[in-house]
Amino acid sequence: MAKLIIVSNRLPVKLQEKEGELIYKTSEGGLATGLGSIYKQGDNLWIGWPGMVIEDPQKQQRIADDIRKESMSPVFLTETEIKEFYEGFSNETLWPTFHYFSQYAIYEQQLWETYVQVNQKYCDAVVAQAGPEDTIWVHDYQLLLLPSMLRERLPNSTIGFFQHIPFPSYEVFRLLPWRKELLEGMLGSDLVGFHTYDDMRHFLSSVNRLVGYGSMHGWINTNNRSLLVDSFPMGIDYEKYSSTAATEEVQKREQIYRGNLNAEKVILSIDRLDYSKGIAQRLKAFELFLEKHPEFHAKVTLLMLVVPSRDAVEKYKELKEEVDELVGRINGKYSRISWNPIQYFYRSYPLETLSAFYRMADVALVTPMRDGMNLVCKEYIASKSDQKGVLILSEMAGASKELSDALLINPNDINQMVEAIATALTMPEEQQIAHMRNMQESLQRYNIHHWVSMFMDRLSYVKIKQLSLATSYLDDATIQEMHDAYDSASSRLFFLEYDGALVDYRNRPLMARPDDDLMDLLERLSSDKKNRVVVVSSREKATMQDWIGHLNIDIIAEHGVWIKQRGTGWQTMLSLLDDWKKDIRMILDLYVDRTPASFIEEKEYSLVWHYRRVETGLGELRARELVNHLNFIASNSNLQVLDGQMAVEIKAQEINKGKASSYWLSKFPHKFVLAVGDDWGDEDIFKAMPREAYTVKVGNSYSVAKYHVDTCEEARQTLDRLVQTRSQQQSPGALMTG
Ligand code: GDG
Repeated sequence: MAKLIIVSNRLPVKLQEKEGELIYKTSEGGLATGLGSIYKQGDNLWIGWPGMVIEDPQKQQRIADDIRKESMSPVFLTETEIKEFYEGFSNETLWPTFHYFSQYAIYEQQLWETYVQVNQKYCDAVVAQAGPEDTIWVHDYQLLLLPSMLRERLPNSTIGFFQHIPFPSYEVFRLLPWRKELLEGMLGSDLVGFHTYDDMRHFLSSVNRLVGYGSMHGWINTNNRSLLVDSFPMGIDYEKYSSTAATEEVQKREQIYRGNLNAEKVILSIDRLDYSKGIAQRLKAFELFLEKHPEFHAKVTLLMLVVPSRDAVEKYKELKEEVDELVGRINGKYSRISWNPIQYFYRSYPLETLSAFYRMADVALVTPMRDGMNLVCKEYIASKSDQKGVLILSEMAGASKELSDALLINPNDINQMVEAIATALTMPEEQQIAHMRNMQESLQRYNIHHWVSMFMDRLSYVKIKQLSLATSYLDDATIQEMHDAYDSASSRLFFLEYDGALVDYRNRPLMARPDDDLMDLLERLSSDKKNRVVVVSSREKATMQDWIGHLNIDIIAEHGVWIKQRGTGWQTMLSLLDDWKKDIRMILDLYVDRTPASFIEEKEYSLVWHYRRVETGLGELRARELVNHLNFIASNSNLQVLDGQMAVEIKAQEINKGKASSYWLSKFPHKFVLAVGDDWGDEDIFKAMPREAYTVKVGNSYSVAKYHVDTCEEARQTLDRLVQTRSQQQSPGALMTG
């Protein structure tokens, strides 16, 4: 049975060794709880690093066996890999860049190489466990290359990727020397998810500018696949936080801490030690608050928890020193025997203690400089059983997009932060409750389980959509069937796109001149009297004339504005499309007959029925009638109805390759039709084709074409096979001439 494989840098378990004994502690992170409900089901599996360097193969095996029972499988990393892949490239190159601290980013080739190699290691670990039907969900910035590595090894698998940290704007992302490789790595996914719409839009813009793929409604078409990019704001396990906060144990702890703190009001701050969290800026704002608001002295305490993190990285060591110094300075300046303005703890606590802190806090001060989402602020809200308390939240956190009832601040604006603290401490209770209630309702609904199911549903939707839009490969049997249809047809029409279908794209457009093989192929195709060959192009007519104008073929140039029928000169399609005028004019004449003082104006490419001189009321009535009448007719043609100022105008819609192709279909008999194209513009050609036509796309992204081939060479071979006799076809060597 198909299973789900979750892959993240760390497993949801913390491995420790005490006196030779291995101890496994479950991790309490948001992701572990959120995915806990699914990764333990059936054969599902979580693959990642267990959090300790283990070199002894026997010990590694023991660990693998132990955690297998808990649906986990380990990837073991060496000391060097931890240093270069995790601390180095992930946390000293990607983390600062993605959080807009590119001045802290280091660019070292050796770190990049280890990053590639470790992603490969994760890939091997997944491939060893994955079956072709499995779904793989990759998490976060340490594994950006993994989706493509997996795609290469398991081409048909379902791969989702979620990034927990921000995706920066193109201007920042482009600074990375390996920017293109990183994007290409992510593009191996079927679904790429971010917390916010802004992250998603930044990603799409980087993909467009750096890899050259555009997007439509979040869909990206690469050369041979389509994938979706979407936003999924992550929630918390609301039930867990609200019920823990309501337990007796937590309430007891709250009372004890409150008594010990001896403060009227408590402001809470909890983060991992990280410069992106704005801890130093927050301390400076609190210092200024104390200076500007002496009335709060001895009344307010800032309870600041900093959880040790990445302490082997230099920037984090420096930050630790800065925070220690600031706390010392502020406490030194304002402390009294009975009051310390800041209670600072550099350690982590069990959930019950954390919950008691959340309950106790009158204000939560969550002011990151940048944060993908930020779960602390959501946990604070969920823990507020009595709905009293105020959240001050940085607008640079993803969570601010959902929590508009918080006091939103810009963390660079120290005065705004000071004022927000004062406002929060004096906010009337009813107002606190009203805001808290709104935020609780929203977080209850958009919880972590909702997030998981949204992502998984969307991933299944992508797969279904890919299948429904997928074209079948043009295999031998179909070519044979096509050949039979070709042989028995008395008249045949070919629509062949020049660039991308007959000739490969070149860096410089004018280098894509037709080669001798192509000339020969076109000549052979068009020499059969039953065939009419139309070469379609967006190129200028002069170029097409120069290259293939002398052949006995038809040409559509400049997207269909210009056409050339064999043996004649160039004509603009616009005038040819005027045949509609005769019929429409008859209808307009009828309305003139029925509406005194109305008249018809004929323009070069349109007809107008004017009613400005008609009796007021009657003109409007007739105009409604006429618009409906014309719209009915126009729905099956290339006409467009414009309901104007005292006039109704009908004109030929803009020209495109599809409309130009329709002209041939309407004018020339065709018992056999073949259209070959390659890009979005050619979809118009495919759409214009009759149902029984053979439509072939070069490349395998979504298309309304029925079939696809992978290269221009294959497209040419297919055409070549059609013009060969049956005996020539059977000899494989007779395929391409030359
Ligand atoms: C990344 C993104 C995004 C903290 N101290 C203790 C403790 N914690 C728990 C909190 C919370 C988690 O750690 C921190 O989550 P955040 O979301 O605030 O921040 P990051 O660690 O940077 O997470 C972030 C997140 O991924 C999810 O996508 O929101 O933007 O940077 O759950 O409660 N837990 C315990 N003791 C502590 O002392 N038990």
